[in-house]
Amino acid sequence: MNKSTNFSGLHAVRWHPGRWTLAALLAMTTGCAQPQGGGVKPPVEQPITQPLLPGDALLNADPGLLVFSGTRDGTGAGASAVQTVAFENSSGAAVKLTGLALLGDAGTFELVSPPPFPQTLAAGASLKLNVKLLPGATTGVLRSTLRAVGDTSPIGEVNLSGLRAAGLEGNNEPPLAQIVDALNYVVNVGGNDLILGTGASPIGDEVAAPLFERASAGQVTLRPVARYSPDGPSAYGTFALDSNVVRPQERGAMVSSGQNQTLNPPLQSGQTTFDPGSDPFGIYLAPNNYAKQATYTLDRLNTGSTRHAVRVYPLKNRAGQAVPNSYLLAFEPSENGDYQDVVFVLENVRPVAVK
Ligand SMILES: [Ca+2]
Ligand SMILES: [Ca+2]
Repeated sequence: MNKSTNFSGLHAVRWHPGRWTLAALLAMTTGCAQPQGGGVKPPVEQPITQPLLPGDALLNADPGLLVFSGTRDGTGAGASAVQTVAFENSSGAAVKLTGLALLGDAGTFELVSPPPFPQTLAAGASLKLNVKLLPGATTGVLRSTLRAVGDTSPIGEVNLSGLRAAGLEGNNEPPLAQIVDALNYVVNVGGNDLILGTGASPIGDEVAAPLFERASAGQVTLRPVARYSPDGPSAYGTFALDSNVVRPQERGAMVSSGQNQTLNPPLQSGQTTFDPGSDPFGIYLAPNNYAKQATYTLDRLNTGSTRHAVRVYPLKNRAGQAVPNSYLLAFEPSENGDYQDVVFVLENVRPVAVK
């Protein structure tokens, strides 16, 4: 018996402060279709679209966004990882929690082993909740909000974003455009289809960025944010050009088994932040199971079938504002032109022209 409780059926419930009985609230927390006893049925209307007003938030969600990925059937490497959010009581006083509600796309997310309600959260205390993306027929980017409910009104929420692929590998993989959307960025990657083409000209918001330099003294961040490619070891790093000799330095390696069709692939070694020094540097992906040569941000170093093997895009947040000195790096080490075999975010840098 699966101990988790599916709250997704609550997507079409609008919150009306004062019109809900405790029985109705408890029904929300236990997944019952209708409240028992008093005969009060929750009003079923349009999905909630208004966010919780910041002034009404008694619980602070950390992180403020959970990102999931999985496949339609949700098995093997297509299973969603369980993510955890902490609702911290930052109000300075004890807070009563009567339940939780999942808003937005129906049948998309599920709470794993939710706690009992009602309960009281002391000032400064945190309640940890585990969430996962469910399998389902609908593919693409799916969104929801997990809302914590107090005595009479919502008191905290966290945004959920999920990318559900048709299946594993090949044409089942999600397009780069969906990957960017699920990660909560707004970037024109040059098309919404899986195949973007391997031409050398920039597409969409792409910029020429064969090399980078630190934008400010100190650490830069390089983290893989997506991997949709065959399984196996996958190392990456920075390189410098020393009189045209390539000097690579490994910065990390992704987990080598079962994490090859996912957003935010976990690392098995390395660090996501480092100080590259003041000299220009590029990013490379080491040879792997599906590309026998390394793949570089500098086209002329690429010896595989795709010469322009990395597309670089300045990052914009969901409000469409530029994220300063932050770039998305989309790698095509092989030949099909989907540019999501590995995707990185690189922060605290600016592009450098090659002499
Ligand atoms: Ca590819
Ligand atoms: Ca791919």
